Amino acid sequence: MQQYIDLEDIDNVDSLIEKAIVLKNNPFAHKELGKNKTIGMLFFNSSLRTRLSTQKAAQNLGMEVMIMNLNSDSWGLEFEDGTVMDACTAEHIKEAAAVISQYVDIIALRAFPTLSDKAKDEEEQIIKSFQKYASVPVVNMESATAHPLQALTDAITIKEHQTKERPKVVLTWAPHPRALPHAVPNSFAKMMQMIDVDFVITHPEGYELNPKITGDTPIVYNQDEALKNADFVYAKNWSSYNDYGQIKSTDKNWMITLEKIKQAKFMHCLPVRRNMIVADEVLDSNQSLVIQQANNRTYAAQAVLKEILEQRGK
Ligand code: AN0
Ligand code: CP
Repeated sequence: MQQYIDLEDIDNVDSLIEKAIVLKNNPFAHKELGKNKTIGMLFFNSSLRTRLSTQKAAQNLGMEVMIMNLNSDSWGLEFEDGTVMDACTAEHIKEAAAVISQYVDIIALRAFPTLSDKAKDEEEQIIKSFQKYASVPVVNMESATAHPLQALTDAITIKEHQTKERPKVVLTWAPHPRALPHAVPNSFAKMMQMIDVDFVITHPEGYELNPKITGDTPIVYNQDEALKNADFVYAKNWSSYNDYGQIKSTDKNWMITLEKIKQAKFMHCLPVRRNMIVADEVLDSNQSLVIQQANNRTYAAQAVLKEILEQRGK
């Protein structure tokens, strides 16, 4: 693997899932691989899981870790080409990415969307600029439109907990008071299309995701109908895609309860707002997989970093 910008960077998803599960059983087996190698983890946005699990993954591989919150700790970065930098930005990405590349062997980056400028968000300017001007591999820790480390984690978790050869997996929209990105549902949908599951998406009308991503996946507007016979229910809020970044509904009837999911396992990427997205009774039951999912973030990241280090070592 040369980089991990999106799920297309995975050669063979089933094999990567297996490799992550092998690492989970023996996390320190490759301590030499990352010796004298450094990952630079750069954040434009908050994080709990991504930050700690990716750090742990790198350390499990023997790597050194440097972390920087770019918005608060560094210079304001300029991404436009040819601008006269007479306003707020103090440093151009051309210098910044080239400089950081001399200090680290892998750059991992988190940069959320604006949710106001669809074209700009879909351009993925921040991660693409790092990719262009850095001389080391770039790993996506959630960009404007994708969260591929989360999606790999979710696939690992389903693999570990499935009791049928082809389980039914439902991605359901759920209410939230603030406008949230499409990155998690986008990557989850793409991943479910890559593995052997019966996958359905449900959301209120007006919450259609990018049709280029949902493709042939059935979209059922009636949540009860969609949830019938589900084995895994994955809840997530996202803002409108068509009416970009807007909140069209906060309908409490879409909140996930035990009555709705019956015997299904519950999944969410976290952080989750209790009794908005999902009722306490679900999160506090043994049907919830959210803690196990968060644990798998380490092994998803470790599998990815290992592939990149091995490729670089060739
Ligand atoms: C972010 C999102 O929805 O993309 C991060 C999730 C991993 N969530 C929030 O901002 C609450
Ligand atoms: N799931 C996830 O990416 O969590 P954080 O935003 O806390 O990193």
